[in-house]
Amino acid sequence: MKRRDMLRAGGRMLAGLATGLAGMPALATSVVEIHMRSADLGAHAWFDPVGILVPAGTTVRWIVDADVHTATAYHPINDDRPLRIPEAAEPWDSDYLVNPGDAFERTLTVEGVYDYFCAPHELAGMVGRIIVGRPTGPGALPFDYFTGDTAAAAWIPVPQEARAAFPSIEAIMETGRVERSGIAVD
Ligand SMILES: [Cu+2]
Repeated sequence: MKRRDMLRAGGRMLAGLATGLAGMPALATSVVEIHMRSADLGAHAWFDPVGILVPAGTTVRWIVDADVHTATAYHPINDDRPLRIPEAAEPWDSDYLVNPGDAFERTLTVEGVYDYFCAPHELAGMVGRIIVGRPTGPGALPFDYFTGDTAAAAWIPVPQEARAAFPSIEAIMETGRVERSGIAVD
C-alpha cells in the first residue's frame, strides 16, 4: 500500500469512530419511584405520588411500603377496564406485590396520560396518573368518553370512588408532582 493510501485508510477509520460515538444511545435512563402505601390496617391505601409528569423514556418503579397491591393499567386487556393509556402504549399489570420492597417497573416511551389502579384497593380510591410529556390520548378524555361506542360495550366504567381520587391533569402539569392529600397516615 502506498503511503498516500494508508493515510486515506486511517482517515476513514477516524471518521468511522466519530460516527460510532455520536450514534451511541444515551446510557442514563432516569427512574421515578412511586410508593404503594397503606394506613389504618388497609382502610386507606394510595400511590405516592398519586400524579407525576415525566419525560418520555422514563422508567417508573412501583414499590410496596406496606400491604398487598398491584399497579394495573386502565386497559381492556385488564379485566375489561376502559382504555385510559395511549393507544400505542403497551398495557401492564404487575400482579400482586405482597412483600415490603417488592417492586414492578415499566419504561414509558409513548407520550400521553396513563391512568392505572391497584386491583384490591380501587374502590378505596387507590389510583394513579402519569403524564408522559404531553397530556394527550384517551386518558385525557372524560371518564365516560366511550359511552354508546358498541366496540366498548364490555368495558366496565371507572368506579366513582376511583374517579374522585385522580389528580387533575392541570395540577400535574402545573407542579410536576401531586401528593395525595387528606389522608391521616399516623
Ligand atoms: Cu393497593
